[in-house]
Amino acid sequence: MPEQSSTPIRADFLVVANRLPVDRKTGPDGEPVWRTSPGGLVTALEPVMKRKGGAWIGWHGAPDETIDGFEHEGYRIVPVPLSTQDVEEFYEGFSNATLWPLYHDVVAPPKFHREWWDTYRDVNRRFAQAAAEVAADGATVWVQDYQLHLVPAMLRELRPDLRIGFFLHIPFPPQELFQQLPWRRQLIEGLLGADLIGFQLPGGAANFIRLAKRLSGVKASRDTIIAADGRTVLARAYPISIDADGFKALADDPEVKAEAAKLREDLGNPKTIFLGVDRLDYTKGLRQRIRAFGELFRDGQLDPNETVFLQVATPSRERVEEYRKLRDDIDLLVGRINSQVGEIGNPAIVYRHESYPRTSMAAMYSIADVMVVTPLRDGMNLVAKEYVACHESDDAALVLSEFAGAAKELKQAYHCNPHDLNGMKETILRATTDSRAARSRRMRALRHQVFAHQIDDWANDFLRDLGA
Ligand code: ADQ
Repeated sequence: MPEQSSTPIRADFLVVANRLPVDRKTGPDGEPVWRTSPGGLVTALEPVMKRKGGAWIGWHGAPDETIDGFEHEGYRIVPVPLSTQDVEEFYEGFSNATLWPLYHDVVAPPKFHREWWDTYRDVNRRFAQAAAEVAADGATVWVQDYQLHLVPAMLRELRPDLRIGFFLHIPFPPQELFQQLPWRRQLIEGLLGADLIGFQLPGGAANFIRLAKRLSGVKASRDTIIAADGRTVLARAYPISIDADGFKALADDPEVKAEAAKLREDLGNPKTIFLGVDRLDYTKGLRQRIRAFGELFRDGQLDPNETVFLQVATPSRERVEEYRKLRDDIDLLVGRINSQVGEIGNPAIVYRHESYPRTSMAAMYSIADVMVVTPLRDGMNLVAKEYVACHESDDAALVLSEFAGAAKELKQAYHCNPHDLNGMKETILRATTDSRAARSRRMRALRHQVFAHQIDDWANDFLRDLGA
């Protein structure tokens, strides 16, 4: 059982995120145990947490349940309870059916509901209050992502002594789109409560500064904003990355290599394996990608006897309508293509709608000859970087949408526009048939980039600028 504590805890470093970095599992004795959730953010921040006596504030994932705080791996876990209505209106509603589509180029129409906004504000206030109670004098607080836009200003009001940082993991839209939001000024002012606001790309920071000037009337010069209360607020880009060394070590592990060999065999030892890996999300360009492969197979430009397209998709946000529709569309599309090309027991597209452990992900990356990442819009896209870190051979290629944040760093990928089906098909073919020398040159450059900027550089750069 987690170690409970009744004495108030005061932490010098806090992370505030929608979800806690732990998942509840059942231990061997049938009792619940908390395990660290896999993911780059946790990997990057755990050392800082331990060093500084940190606390992580977030939801534990079960609605209508209140849990006491506990120690985990040398830092404090502070659960914030959410009711079923909070989950529907704050999380599924305002976060994932209003802000998510609005911030991703409205590729699905955002929904604006006043009740969702009210709940979003209430839940943000509860997160801010939880942080205010736990933070030591002058502590550093790092707020994560679009679910908690209002926390910086709410927290500053409660605790003006804190250093407050905010990082947005998704794109920050241009004003033509952002202006649609009925609560646009409140969101901007929520963020202006921070000392440092981080974005994936300089374009996001520039969009934010332009909107802050327009909606809040603040003055700004380059990346420095003077808030209404005279404080200086910095808005800068910190492109997120992965634990590339950790991924490479996984891919080199003999058990992972054995899993990779078995997977290749299960796929029928094809000459070429194409791979897609995504959360099942309409921003990831899955419909377009699968359609492109369908045409390439049907038109004989790819031979299903020697080629497999393996697509895995993690189930995601399944109670939100757009996601349910997407799931049905993809099932239908894959079924239709496989009924027309390939053979019984030897499908052209192998599609799995499930989540895999990191070891299996590393095995998949290591056998894929061409990785295909085609989001319509993406803040960064870690999958592209994970592939580069795990794939050992230079005789490989990454096809990458120019609308992924990662395209700015991974310049040597084969870039494509996922809205242009013919263009995407040509790029996929080119990535497959280019000379070995050309592909190797690109892979080496990509590897250099991914290993030179890892997740702890991202966290350290941000925390240095925050003055932590
Ligand atoms: P996501 O939209 O979730 O992240 P991405 O950056 O690609 O997108 O991260 C997905 C993660 O899920 C990867 O680590 C990947 O390994 C994992 N994953 C995907 N499919 C999986 C499967 N079937 N089984 C197991 N794991 C799977 C948001 C933003 C991104 C930004 C990140 C980090 O939308 O743009 O890069 O945050 O800031």
